[in-house]
Amino acid sequence: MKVLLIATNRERRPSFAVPAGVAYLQTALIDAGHEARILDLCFDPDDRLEGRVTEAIGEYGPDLIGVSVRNIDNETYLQYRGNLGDVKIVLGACRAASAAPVVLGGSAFSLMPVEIMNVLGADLGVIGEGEPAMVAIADALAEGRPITDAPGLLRREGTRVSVSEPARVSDPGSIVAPRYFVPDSRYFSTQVVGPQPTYGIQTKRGCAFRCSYCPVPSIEGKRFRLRSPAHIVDEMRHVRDLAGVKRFFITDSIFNLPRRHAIAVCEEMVAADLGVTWMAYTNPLQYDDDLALLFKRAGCETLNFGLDAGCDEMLTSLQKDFTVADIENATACARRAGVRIIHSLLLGGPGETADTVARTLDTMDRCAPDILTIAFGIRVYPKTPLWQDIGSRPGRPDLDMLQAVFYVDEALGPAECRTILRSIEEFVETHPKIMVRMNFDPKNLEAEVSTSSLRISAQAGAGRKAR
Ligand code: B12
Ligand code: SF4
Repeated sequence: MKVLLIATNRERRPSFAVPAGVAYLQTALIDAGHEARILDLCFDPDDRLEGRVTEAIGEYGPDLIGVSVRNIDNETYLQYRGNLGDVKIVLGACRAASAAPVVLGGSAFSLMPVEIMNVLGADLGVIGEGEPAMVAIADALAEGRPITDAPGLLRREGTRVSVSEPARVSDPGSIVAPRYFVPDSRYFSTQVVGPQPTYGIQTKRGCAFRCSYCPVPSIEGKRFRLRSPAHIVDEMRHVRDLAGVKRFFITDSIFNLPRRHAIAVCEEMVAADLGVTWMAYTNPLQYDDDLALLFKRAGCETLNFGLDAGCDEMLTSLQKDFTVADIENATACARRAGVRIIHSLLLGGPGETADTVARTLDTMDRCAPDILTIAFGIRVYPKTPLWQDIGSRPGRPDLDMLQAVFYVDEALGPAECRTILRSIEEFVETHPKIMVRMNFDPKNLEAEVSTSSLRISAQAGAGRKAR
């Protein structure tokens, strides 16, 4: 079987993301005896999408097409941009140029598969990890069998879409390095992508935490499933040698937990002495100086603490499993080890007030991260605790999840917003050494945030142009 895998993501903020997902699928397909080629549309302008897909199909003549959907949108409350318009164009071009079955998949697809299939009129999709599913579909087509047994498969049956449990690789320890994908060299050009190009690599799949708004456990599974440290280092070596990659982004939900796995991976990196650096998302639990120093020795340049809040009340509200004391301890360990620290905040959740924001900023003052990112408004995703909570409220609006629904606590009216804004502005002025990045224009915050607890971003959805 000849399989064409199309990576549709063209988002470039806050940074570019090499389409690692399709690279894993390509390896799995080729290792199973099929042919597989990747078409990456990341650098194509709007008016070239259709043409590039048509040309690739004409040249390759695939028997099966996989379309990867990484981002439904940019998840940004006050500067919303939807991406499904791109996927619609790609699907249309596939259908016009080929009779091969077209299967949708990817992290964003797995979040709302039925809604996406319906809005795009798609016939086939796979939720979860694509390796076992795409191999099963390609095998079945090659042998003239029905594809119905493929794990994670969703099929259109008349007007409805049949659903399925997410596909999972049975043994993540067996996931080997993508060996055939040569990423576009522009991903690693500082002139094109900015000063810090990275290549995404996974050391595990899944997340055992249950933060109230987060869909990752439903995308990757609710347990940590670990890759072999030797395979991870092989992958880093391979990508370094193939594409000259010097900096990696560890894409795990949380890198430092389970702690013994993080230690095993870092010890393997230290022994391999690859001469590369990396950054990772991390959680403040179970930090000590030994761990932070091992990270540094293994090449850790930056740790991004996905804190969301810096006061215990909001940490509890968002179902984070750590406290302000854990944040302060982990930050101090990372600082002593000489690692750059990013603290990320997500403001506006249930119970947020000007007072909780002020206390969060006090914690940031004590921690003094190198970079502080502040997002406002929480994107509501299906099946998360936040979504369940909203669903159980009396008189809740009928939510169309493909519309970008953002949660902002209803108590945050204009006056409260003004106070929050003033405290953020004051923080920025009094902390010139901390680089503060906001995903909203502070000037518009007051005007944009209504007193309603749920905001539906204007003009979201499939029809919206990507940029
Ligand atoms: C790491 C990460 C980042 C890093 C990327 C760093 C890098 N150099 O790659 C950074 C911080 C830069 C980032 C930025 C953004 N991200 Co991000 N990111 C992630 C994260 C945690 C992991 C993605 C990843 O690389 N996974 C590893 C690869 C191997 O897995 P995969 O691509 O999912 O592929 C597997 C399956 O999906 C499937 N599959 C993939 N394609 C296909 C195709 C077919 C046909 C099939 C059958 C299967 C299939 O099989 C693959 C192998 O098992 C995900 C959450 C998650 N767990 O998915 C969010 C996530 C994808 N990001 C998200 C978003 C929104 C963004 C941003 C738009 C905004 C933001 N908040 O920063 C930007 C966009 C950047 C860009 N250029 O696209 C959202 C998307 C949801 C949405 N609204 O659409 C997610 C889901 C997070 C969330 N909220 O839960 N991100
Ligand atoms: S926010 Fe991070 S730790 Fe919490 S559930 Fe999501 S991925 Fe896991």
